[in-house]
Amino acid sequence: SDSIIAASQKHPTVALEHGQSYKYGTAGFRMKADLLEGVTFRVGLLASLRSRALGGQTIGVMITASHNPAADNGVKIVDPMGEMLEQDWEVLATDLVNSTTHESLAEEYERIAKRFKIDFTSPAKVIYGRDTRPSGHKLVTALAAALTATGTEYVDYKILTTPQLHYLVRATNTEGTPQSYGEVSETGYYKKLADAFARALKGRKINGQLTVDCANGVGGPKLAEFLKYIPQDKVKFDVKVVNDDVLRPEILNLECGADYVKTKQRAPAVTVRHQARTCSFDGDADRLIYYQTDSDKGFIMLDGDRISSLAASFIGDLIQSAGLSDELRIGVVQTAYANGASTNYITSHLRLPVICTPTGVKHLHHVAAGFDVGVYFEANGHGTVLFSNAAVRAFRETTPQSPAQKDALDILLALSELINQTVGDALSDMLMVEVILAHKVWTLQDWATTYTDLPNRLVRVEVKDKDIFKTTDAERRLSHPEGVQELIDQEVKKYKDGRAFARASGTENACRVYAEAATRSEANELADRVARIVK
Ligand code: 16G
Ligand code: ZN
Repeated sequence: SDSIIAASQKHPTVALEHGQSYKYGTAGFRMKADLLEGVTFRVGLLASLRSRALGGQTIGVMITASHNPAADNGVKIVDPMGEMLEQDWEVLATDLVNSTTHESLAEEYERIAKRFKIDFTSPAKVIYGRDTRPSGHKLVTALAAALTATGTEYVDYKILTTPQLHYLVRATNTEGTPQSYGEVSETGYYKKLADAFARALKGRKINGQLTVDCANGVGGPKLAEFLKYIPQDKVKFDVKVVNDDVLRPEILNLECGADYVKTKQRAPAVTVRHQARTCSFDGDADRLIYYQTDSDKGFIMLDGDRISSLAASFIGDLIQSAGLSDELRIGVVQTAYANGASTNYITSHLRLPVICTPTGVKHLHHVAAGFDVGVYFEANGHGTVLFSNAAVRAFRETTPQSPAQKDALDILLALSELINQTVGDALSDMLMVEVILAHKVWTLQDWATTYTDLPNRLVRVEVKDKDIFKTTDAERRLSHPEGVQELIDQEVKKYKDGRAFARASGTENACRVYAEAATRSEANELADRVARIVK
């Protein structure tokens, strides 16, 4: 513990204003980068403990603030199979980071070690990566100091997308086993995706050029690198990469990227041509939104709900063609932000079950893992499709009775390798969408006609204390403050196809209100009325 105290003195935390404390939230610790050095040091201590508590399995640490402004940063822990940190440990992270002195930090560290019967002579291993934010340098220095002080073996993977780090954690922990997830390197990630992409296409042609807006983040250089691995003799993939300047940190996520497109409901100002099939990544390349601008039809946006229903419909059909519909359960997981029209399309038209969970990847992921094929996306474009072991075995071992059945089985197996099984991945999801559009011979317009979104509006409401807003029913209703939900219900009742909810943000100091209704003006009005109730 002397070594921890000594190292901690070099990377102290900053005392927050009266009454405030650090919290491991939906995205780990996320705030202004200059508050994060000591926090990251302490996250390093916890990652080491977590590794030892799990018998020396490798734990990941990712340093990123995703779609947030360049001056922010964040740090979060990745569990051995590439999932988000277990919830009980989020509390431990919060406790460690809020220790007030170096000595109490060391005591807290010892207390956790005792609770999990940790043997300090046993091995611990941590791997980490960061996005392109310049503040990342200082934070990884603090992280490495904690790993050194605790005798933890580590690998610094330098600059990565968030999903690449998740891939590497899983690949490291499964290396040399029958569950091997791929080669343990960034190259291994590209090779796996490029190979699965070619196989999933099965000779189908990709229609025209795809423009990719990389939010001036890590996705830019990584996409360019990936493209080198595509087998040119088998696949013609014409990609135009835009907003890929990572040398000017101040333009990261600035008026571009998936979050900008989704929340402003418009294309980035620069570089996007009319009628070009376009998609946007966010700053750490784990969110994806497709869109097109068109002189007569205006702006067409295909968000996470659309990607979800596209994937569910295509994979559902393949499972049918593969003769596996009686064997494999397929389901869709959404949050309260999913457009009501998408939920209706999936349940009534695709006839698939939909489960609603609270916001945040860990909630969706967990529920999706309960299906053989679990499709989960947040409307903001974060999501993936999970395949159970039984599903992958069936794709591999079913003996086809016809060429069509063989094709379906081959494509399903390729998709299970193409789609990132650990977390939402903009690059992997984009390749999945391109494969599906190629098979269906669809343009973005075709895709957009599957259903019509209900007009909707999201507003951010500044409140004195967001923590008084407590929700039930997967965040669709407020249980506290008492009486507020009844007032919201009274407003919602007045609108055709009306739906609205309010919840405390998990990443910002504010409440969010979402409303949808039959027309744009009614959706706006309903959102304003609910916002007034919450304020
Ligand atoms: C985080 C979540 C994202 C969620 C968002 C909601 C992860 C990896 N990210 O960015 O899924 O949509 O928070 O933010 O879980 P809010 O609570 O501020 O609305
Ligand atoms: Zn992100």
